[in-house]
Amino acid sequence: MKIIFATQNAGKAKEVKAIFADSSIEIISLYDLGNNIDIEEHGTTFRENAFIKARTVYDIYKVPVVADDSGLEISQLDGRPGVYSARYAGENCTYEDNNLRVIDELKEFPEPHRAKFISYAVYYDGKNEREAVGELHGYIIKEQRGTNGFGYDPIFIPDGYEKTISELDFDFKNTISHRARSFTVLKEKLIVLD
Ligand code: ITT
Repeated sequence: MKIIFATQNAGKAKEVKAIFADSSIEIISLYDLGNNIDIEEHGTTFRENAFIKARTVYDIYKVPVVADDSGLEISQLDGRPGVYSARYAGENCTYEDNNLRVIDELKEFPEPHRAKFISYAVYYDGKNEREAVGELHGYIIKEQRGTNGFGYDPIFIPDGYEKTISELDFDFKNTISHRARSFTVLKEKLIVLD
């Protein structure tokens, strides 16, 4: 089965392709299709936004679609940036801008800065819907370390480790991450449909 992954995020596409590499399912990203559609994520939850992405792309191609809405929730910031993770520092901001905003906002709080990543992964084929959620718990540090990964990876240390995700290997992130957890479960649900 061929499935389109409704994402413009190259980091996510690379991770999810690797997760499905051992299955009969071929993941094709919007980038592979040359489509740079900007989907308005007007939902208030990760789940809502994930289905908005999946349904929007399904309506264009009429083939099965998976989508991921994900983000970082920081306890001392009352769960922010949450669903606003991608553009936390404003329209057209960089990952670094977002990291610096988080570091700045956490200045007034004592350590540890507990946080978790959430990935809400969904599937839609015009008829069937499937979903799975994954979390990765850890804490935020006040400097950016490492070059792997994307987004908030340089400032996030998973529980049980001493390195940020950006200092860990790609393959390793892809076994412990929120997205690895959500898409591994989703994959099992889709193999049944295949
Ligand atoms: P698509 O909507 O096109 O999939 P996006 O980057 O806009 O790409 P989201 O709306 O789901 O995706 O926003 C997720 C943001 O949360 C992302 O841009 C990162 O800033 C952050 N994020 C999500 N997963 C992450 C991860 O594995 N590592 C670091 N940051 C992550």
